Amino acid sequence: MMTQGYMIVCDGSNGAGKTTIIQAIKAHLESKGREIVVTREPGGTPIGEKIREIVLSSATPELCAITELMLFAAARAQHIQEKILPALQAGKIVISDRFDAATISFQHYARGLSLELTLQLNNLALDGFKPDMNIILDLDPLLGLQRVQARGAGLDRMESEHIDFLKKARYGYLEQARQDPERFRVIDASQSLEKVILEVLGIVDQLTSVSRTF
Ligand code: Z5A
Repeated sequence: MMTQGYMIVCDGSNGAGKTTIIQAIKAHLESKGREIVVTREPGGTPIGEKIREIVLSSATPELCAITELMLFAAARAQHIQEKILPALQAGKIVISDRFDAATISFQHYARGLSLELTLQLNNLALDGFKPDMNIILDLDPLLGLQRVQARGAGLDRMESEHIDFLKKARYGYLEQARQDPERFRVIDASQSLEKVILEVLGIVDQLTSVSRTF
């Protein structure tokens, strides 16, 4: 009998601390002897990373909304087939910086594409797959932008959108969490980093204490 892995998604507002928190989750689970694969969207595979360059480049603001949606979906399809499913089948825990909920938040709630179309593209990429847990780090996007700028990084094409766009995306995450409380957990990311990490590790421990086999 083989142990089945888990997939945890860390997602939420821009600059809310996903990258930092994912490293804390990784260290915590590795200390318990689990094998961890950290990945991200868009990206995660060589093809996905090329798509990331296109969708996040501030040099190409002309990217159409529908092209943007299809590129995120294309990167995700490759990500699942090439990286996520093989890792889960090998019993590993996959932690992804953003995943399908980001498409609903950014392309539907913020960009304004229809929910039906957004779900269609998501479903095409997911092909029946669903992550086990979505941890949403919730933060006022203005604060998030300040954090990103304080880190010394420039803003990418999405972060350079009007603040209303980022606020709508934030609302999109909260709505998805409200509609699917089983799979989503919302964490107040304006708290101290120590508090955020403590809360997130509590959720992760609950999830990974359930042993699963296939
Ligand atoms: N996107 C989309 O539209 N559709 C999709 O389907 C997908 C994505 C998958 C990807 O950007 C963009 O693509 C994203 C959505 C869109 N656009 N936006 N906005 P990303 O995920 O690569 O970039 P990001 O969202 O802007 O995140 P980031 O810059 O990587 O930030 P982060 O990972 O959330 O935060 P961090 O780097 O861990 O922390 C930022 C700084 O804050 C850092 O200096 C930390 O030390 C500090 N920090 C972290 N936590 C705290 C606390 N609690 N207190 C104080 N300071 C803190």
